[in-house]
Amino acid sequence: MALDVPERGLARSQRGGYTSRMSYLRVARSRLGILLALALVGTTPSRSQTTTNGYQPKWWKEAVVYQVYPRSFKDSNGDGIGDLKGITAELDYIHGIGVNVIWLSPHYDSPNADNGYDIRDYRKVMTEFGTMGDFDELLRGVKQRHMRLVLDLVVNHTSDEHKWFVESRKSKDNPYRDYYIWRPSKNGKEPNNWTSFFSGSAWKLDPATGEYYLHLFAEKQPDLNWDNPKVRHEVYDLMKFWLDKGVDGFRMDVIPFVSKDQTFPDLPKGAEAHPEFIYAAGPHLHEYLQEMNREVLSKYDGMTVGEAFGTTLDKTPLLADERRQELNMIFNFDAVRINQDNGHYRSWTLPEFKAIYTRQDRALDVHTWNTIFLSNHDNPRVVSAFGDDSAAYRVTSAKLLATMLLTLKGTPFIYQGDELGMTNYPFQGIEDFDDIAVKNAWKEYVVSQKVSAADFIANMRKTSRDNARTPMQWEASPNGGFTTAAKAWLAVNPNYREINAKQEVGDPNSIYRYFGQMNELRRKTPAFVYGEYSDLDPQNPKVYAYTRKLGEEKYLIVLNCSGEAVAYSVPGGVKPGQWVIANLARTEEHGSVLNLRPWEARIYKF
Ligand code: ISL
Ligand code: CA
Repeated sequence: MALDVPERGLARSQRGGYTSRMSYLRVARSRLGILLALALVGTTPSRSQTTTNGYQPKWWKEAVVYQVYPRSFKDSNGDGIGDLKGITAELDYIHGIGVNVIWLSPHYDSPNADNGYDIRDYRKVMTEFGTMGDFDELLRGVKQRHMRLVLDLVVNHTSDEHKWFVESRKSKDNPYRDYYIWRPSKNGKEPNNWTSFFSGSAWKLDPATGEYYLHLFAEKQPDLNWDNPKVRHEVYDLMKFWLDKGVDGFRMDVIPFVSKDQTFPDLPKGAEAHPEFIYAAGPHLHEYLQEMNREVLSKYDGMTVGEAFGTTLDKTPLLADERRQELNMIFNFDAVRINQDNGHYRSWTLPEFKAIYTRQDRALDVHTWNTIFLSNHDNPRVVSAFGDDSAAYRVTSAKLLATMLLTLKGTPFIYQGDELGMTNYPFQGIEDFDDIAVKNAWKEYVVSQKVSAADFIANMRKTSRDNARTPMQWEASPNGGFTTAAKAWLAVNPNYREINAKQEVGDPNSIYRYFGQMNELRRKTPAFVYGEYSDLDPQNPKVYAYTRKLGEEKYLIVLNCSGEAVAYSVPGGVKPGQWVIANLARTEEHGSVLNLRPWEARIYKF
């Protein structure tokens, strides 16, 4: 039975936006709902909901999320590694972007084979990042600023140094053996042909017992066995541990992979290049997520976003349709990965890109909410990948991307540094990289298969995850003010003298300040959240023009996604007084033709 759980965060939701006005009503309604339901046990309660354009309003639909990658955010103690105190010290900076949720990449105890995505202890803060006291202080600072904090839940796998795995590998009859996935060899080889995302087989032979364990990522990231109910309840307990501290939800790492077909058939022919579609199609996924929702999520007013690598659009409602009580929303990879196939750069066109959002809009109805993101810690910098990071157009194109991110339909996610227009890093050789994905790929392609080192580096310069992981550029001082150490854990981009927070916070025309303006506009414009989306000119190779319409309010967003001037005809034209915002100085144009400058973005209101 789907009962409304009273909003725990009433005080919080009273603060902002148009949800607040309805909070009292909703709480009153949900309490009444419970009473009614109790009175009418056995009958189906009819839920009268106030909807906006058919959508049930939720705080997380109206939110804008900012992702912090703690290792690279700010170092407070001079060891070259970002930490929690560093984040707390810069909460005003984050608040100034106009976001209201922070997603923190893993901050848990970890040996860092994959920068914290390999967890050794889910209830302990990574030593390099600080203490639980530092975490509590960060959480307090976030709440004081009326923001919310969402954690990264990495529970498809743990570190091989987690105590469960240390036990599990000891013997076949160890009580923790069944916490992971162990199989004997098959015909003297691995149990099947599954591959790891970080090169090679997904199986590793463990000498202690002569069996293989499964690791879809690094060898040091053994996959948990979710078919063991004890494992699932361990996960639910650790989720409650953090939710009870007051965090506001989770981003769930590769969550569709948790259920495995335990017969482990080989990857079908043709599926080898993209095993994620097989890994994401395990038999008990939805059963487990519904159980997680029942046991944990339904008891809190948190938000959940699943990193749904390997989930096709048609399967999205299975994870995120609100009536199914699984997740609130997922990350769909179609847009962010339009420029690469399995780590290999590929070119793309604007009509292909726009078609993705139209497809998403058509595939998801009012019950399934979407996310909008074009970057994160696993992808290149947004301005380098989707804009133009040359001196001429970096600022303008980064602002155009901000305009787009904050007006497409779905909860937007901004990755740290993108609000400054930080760019990809000029990698020269393999020694410049830290990422295990790159190092393993180097061994596979350059060392074993003799692919040219120059070609390999050229490709990684465009696609590598390390592009996004270089430290935040705070000011023009050495190491961009990220650390006082002689060396940061990963080199700071040499362009920190021009591109840094200090300069941008003080410059009213900066990308940072534009994000602030756009977020303010979004906060007061329900049409950008719940309004209908319509692409006006899908085949236009340079211009992305779309409308967002809610009731009588209609907005036109016109984006010149090219380095050339374009004369664009608007059906019906624009009139004086309809201009709302632009990323370049306002031009007094009206009539049916807009003379768009390179990378110009404008919004009009009808
Ligand atoms: O970027 C990738 C490989 O280079 C993707 O395949 C990525 O690994 C995939 O999107 C899953 O990502 C998540 O889980 C990984 C972790 O390395 C990523 O940082 C995380 O976002 C394993 O936990
Ligand atoms: Ca530090």
